[in-house]
Amino acid sequence: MDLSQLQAASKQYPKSPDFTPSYGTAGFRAAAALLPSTVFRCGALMAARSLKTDGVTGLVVTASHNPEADNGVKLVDPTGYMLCQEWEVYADRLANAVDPDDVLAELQKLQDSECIPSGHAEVMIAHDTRQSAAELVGAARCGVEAVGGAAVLCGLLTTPQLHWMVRQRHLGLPCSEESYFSSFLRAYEGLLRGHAASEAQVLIIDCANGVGGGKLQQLQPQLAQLGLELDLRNCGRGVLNEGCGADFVQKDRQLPLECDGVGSAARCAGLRLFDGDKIAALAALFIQSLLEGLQGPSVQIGVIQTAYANGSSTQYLRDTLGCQVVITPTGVKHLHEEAVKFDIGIYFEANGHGTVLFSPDLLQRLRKLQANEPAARDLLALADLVNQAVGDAISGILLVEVALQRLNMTMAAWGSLYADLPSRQLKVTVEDRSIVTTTDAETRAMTPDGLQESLDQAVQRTPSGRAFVRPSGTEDVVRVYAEASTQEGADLLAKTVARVVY
Ligand code: NG1
Repeated sequence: MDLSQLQAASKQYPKSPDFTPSYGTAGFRAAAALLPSTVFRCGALMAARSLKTDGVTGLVVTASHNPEADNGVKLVDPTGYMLCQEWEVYADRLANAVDPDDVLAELQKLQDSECIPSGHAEVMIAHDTRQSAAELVGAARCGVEAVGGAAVLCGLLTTPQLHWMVRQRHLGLPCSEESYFSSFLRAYEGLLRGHAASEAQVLIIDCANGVGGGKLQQLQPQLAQLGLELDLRNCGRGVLNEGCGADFVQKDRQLPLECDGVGSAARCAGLRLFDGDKIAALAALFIQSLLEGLQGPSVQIGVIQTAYANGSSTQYLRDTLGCQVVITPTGVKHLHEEAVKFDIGIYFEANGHGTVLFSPDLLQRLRKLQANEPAARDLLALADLVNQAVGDAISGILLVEVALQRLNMTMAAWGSLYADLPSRQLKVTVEDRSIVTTTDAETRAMTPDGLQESLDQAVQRTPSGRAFVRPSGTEDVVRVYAEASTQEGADLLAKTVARVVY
């Protein structure tokens, strides 16, 4: 790695002295104005990671569900997965380096401890629709180039699109946006051939005024030809994530803007919540139905959830479907890590982030069987339909459509696979959220002293009560989750716990 230009370039992106960025649930997030130094350094880091792995890495400038004024950076390994967790430590150290000398010293240490070879580094860079994107993409590019790497500017993309493209590069497969769309469409068409509903399906989608809206517009005509009509709301006229978006709908339990007057028969996210837990249940049911037609040894299905998964969903997956369920800390990087241990790993956070992973061994077996077994062909198509790099809302929508049509299931039937336990989520703003630390996949608080005991007492007083608290990794808040046999019980439990935290 050529570090001769690093200090000079780093001077253009000074870190503000009070800013102590921390690599959170999914990369760095903060007020956009604070981030140029972080993003510059992440550019340099991902060039180093490219050299270390002899592969193309990725970087996305985005803060997903956060408000427009925030931004962030997500880092992608050459496999298309998130940056490996061992390197998060380097990201943290670099992001917190106080000045250009310190940045150089940190990169030198990294170079030595990881034995970074010289060679050609390449980093694919994408961004969402936030106004601060241009400046931060410039910082990322400068960081890559400051250590002699090549930045490939991929423009406006969803995060999962970039993950998918990086993975395709790694596999030596076509990696354009066009191939992203066409591969999903091909798989979608294949899975519904001979099984499609007789009438066109209409789907209202809340695009949260973000990057996904434009991408769905691109897909609209082809999907309409395949019998799926997308009716896109919040598609760019309003403010990003304001009064809309999955986070708003799932946490606040409100219909998003532009969705008033949606008839009760219409299907859309928000009218009745079909959350990530329901998607996991549907995916597991659908996959089990496909596996019935497959000869040979049984296929291990694992479903990975977090503590936010509704208790009823976990029970349904375990007891009714007989799936193995694993609970991990919040953040798809943790779920993904467990999902790869199964032949088919289904992982969804309650907020809908997630995907279905097929193991390389299973894919190989399916490829051998596909000439004679329709079930093998279907499962292979499913692996193409569901983004294998990372959770992807666009691919998730297509998965749900296919599963419902193939299982011949109405929304009502899907909704009543199990009845959610009433729950409530609250955010508490505290001076320092890091004083709350947790264990057991975030289900128990270790600090501050006495917090868990008070929480236990409140839970004991609540029929079917369950509650936990954890510091958010994307916002400056402590999150409270409570579940109970009644909505009043869940609300009261959440309020009581929030008071204890405060
Ligand atoms: P934090 O802010 O750490 O709770 C939130 C979501 C995660 C994940 C990340 C990344 C909840 C409770 N938390 O993390 O599931 O999606 O954002 O976007 O939904």
